[in-house]
Amino acid sequence: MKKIVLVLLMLVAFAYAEEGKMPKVFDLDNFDDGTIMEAPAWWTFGDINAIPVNAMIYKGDPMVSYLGTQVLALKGKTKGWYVGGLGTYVGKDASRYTHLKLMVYGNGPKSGKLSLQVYDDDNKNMVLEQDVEDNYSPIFDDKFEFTQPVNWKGWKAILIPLVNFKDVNPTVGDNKRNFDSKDGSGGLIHFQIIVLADEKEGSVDMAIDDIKLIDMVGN
Ligand SMILES: [Ca+2]
Ligand SMILES: [Ca+2]
Ligand SMILES: [Ca+2]
Ligand SMILES: [Ca+2]
Repeated sequence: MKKIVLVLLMLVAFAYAEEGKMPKVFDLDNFDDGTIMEAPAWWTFGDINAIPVNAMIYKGDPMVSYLGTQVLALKGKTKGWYVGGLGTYVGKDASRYTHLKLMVYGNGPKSGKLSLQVYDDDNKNMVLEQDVEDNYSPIFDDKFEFTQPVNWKGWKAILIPLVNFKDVNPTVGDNKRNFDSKDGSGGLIHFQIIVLADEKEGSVDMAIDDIKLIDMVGN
């Protein structure tokens, strides 16, 4: 009898632990709806052209079956490395995730760079307060960055451990990845992609797809 009670208690505890837990894979966007205006809504900045295009233009690429119906083309020119970028509000408890995964199309050895950014919500108010006078830098919350050089031709799956995202605003926030939603925090609040050219005066012609957060450790 004692054993049965113990097993029942363990089941109840397990059920409580699972409740409210994010799924093992969180799909941020696969662009198959053909828009960046909703689900989720992305903002763009700088001189980037971020346009959903038919995945069939990549027919013949070994990875084409992973692209669904649409991908997001990223094109633009620059006179000073920086082309532009796009971002979206996430506002979710992402504490269980270990990796960011995305598909990236490169156009050869000097395709450019993708600077990937995630933000937490250290002052726990579901908002990323930004200084519009200072390049929209966060006022209270951490900004973490990982830069991925794109130097291949075709589609490639990129898997980046979240621990590789480094805090780039040491005087703001607590410099720790607080992606949980404890005490009203927005968890992982913003996700951004900055597109950089490989030459000071140059152009980029890349594409991305299937952005997700994955728990590579848990069940
Ligand atoms: Ca897609
Ligand atoms: Ca905040
Ligand atoms: Ca910081
Ligand atoms: Ca933090």
